[in-house]
Amino acid sequence: MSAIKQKLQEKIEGWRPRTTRLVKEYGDVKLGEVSIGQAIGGMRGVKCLVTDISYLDPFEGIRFRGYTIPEVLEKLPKPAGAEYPTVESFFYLLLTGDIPTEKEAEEIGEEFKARAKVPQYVFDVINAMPPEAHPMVMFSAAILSMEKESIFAKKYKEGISKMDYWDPTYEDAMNLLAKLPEIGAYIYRKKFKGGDIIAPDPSLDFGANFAHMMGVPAPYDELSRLYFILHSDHESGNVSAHTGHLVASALSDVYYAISAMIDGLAGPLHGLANEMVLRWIQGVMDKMGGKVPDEEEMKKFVWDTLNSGQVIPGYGHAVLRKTDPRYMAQREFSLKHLADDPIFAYVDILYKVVPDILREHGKAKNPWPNVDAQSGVIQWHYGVREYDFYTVLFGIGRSLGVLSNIIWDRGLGYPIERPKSVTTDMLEEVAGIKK
Ligand code: HAX
Repeated sequence: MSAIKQKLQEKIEGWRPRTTRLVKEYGDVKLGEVSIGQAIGGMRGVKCLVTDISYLDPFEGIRFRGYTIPEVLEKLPKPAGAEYPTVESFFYLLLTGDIPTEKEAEEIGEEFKARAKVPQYVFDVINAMPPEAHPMVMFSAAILSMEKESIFAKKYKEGISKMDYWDPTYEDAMNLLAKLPEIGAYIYRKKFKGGDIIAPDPSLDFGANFAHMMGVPAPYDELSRLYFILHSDHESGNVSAHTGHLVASALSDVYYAISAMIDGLAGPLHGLANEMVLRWIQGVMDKMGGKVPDEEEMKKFVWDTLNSGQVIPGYGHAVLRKTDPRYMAQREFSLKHLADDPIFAYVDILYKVVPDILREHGKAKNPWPNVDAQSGVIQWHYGVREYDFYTVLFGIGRSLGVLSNIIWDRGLGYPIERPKSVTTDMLEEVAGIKK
């Protein structure tokens, strides 16, 4: 057994008694109540999911395994001379809760390399898609096509003990993760670069190899590492994380779960928002003839969008009530690497004018920017201008968190998800509405 798997086994076995005790001895202790507003309103704020991989405080933002984004970026091992840590070391943290040594992070890198070869039929599936297919459709189908590789599905049919479910799930997760950068880059080069595919370079780390296969020079390798880390997880209630958890709770293997997760991420209110931000900014650029608007001009564009009944993409959040620290981390990157880019000037002006407008508009509970307000613009700067593709990047990152969660779900024996629904009649009765 590899050192990481050994460690994971110890951690899972050490953790299990805590979960078992909570269910057995404290299962009736109430976590809260559910209102009619919450039942109709997308279960906002209902505490009914458990994860130890990340926690989202509305005012502080995300912590991964207890560490804030600046702490993660500072503490994790980095490639020689690099600004941002490796994805490998970050995945080790998500899986185990521990900051890895350089050697431990390298072992994850070796595991990925040994599992990275993408079967030819995956490329055939992508090639068979109509050219207009959205990159997220290609990505989801490519992942699903590999389901036959699932070790969990095979072991389950053979009759594996529930206690051991996490083990083949770990194997599937590692096998899948190792292939995602090449699949993502393949989709990009196939769809947007005339099929001029760049072979992987196994000497590079996860993020740098992705940048290499995308055909984008440094510092895109730094950006890729940052991007995948920032987009990895945002506790369990968001659509992509929740979908992954829900599908896996039926003991569907990770190929089914991650393909479904990608489908949820593809919605414009979720991961597609980074594409929508760019579309919105491009629309303003066209109207301005490329000139950067001043604050007054920008305010008018924002109000026009709101008055036509649309949302301002990249702003607002279901849980956060302050500027997303993932936005701030990308803003810092931008200030360092692309402060003079006119498109960054757009983002900067939006940051100055949108929160006040959303407050005045009076609907959004959170007027501040989220992760998507900034991410597409950085991609644009480095020449990745096909914004249809941006959510695939998000999907590679999000897989790190969702797969860590699914491994732990299996380790702790979480059951199939099955909340209860009620009818509108029942709600009216509870509300005391006379008919
Ligand atoms: N612009 C205009 N109106 C907004 C708004 C925005 N950016 N954000 C919220 N509102 C509106 C909502 O549409 C809602 O209006 P109605 O009452 O008419 O339905 C009202 O304000 C209350 O919404 P809320 O409670 O503040 O927000 P929700 O939890 O319902 O939704 C969203 C959260 C992120 C979906 C929402 O803020 C939104 O649509 N933002 C724009 C799209 C976006 O940036 N999505 C990415 C979010 C981050 C993410 O998940 N990335 O993957």
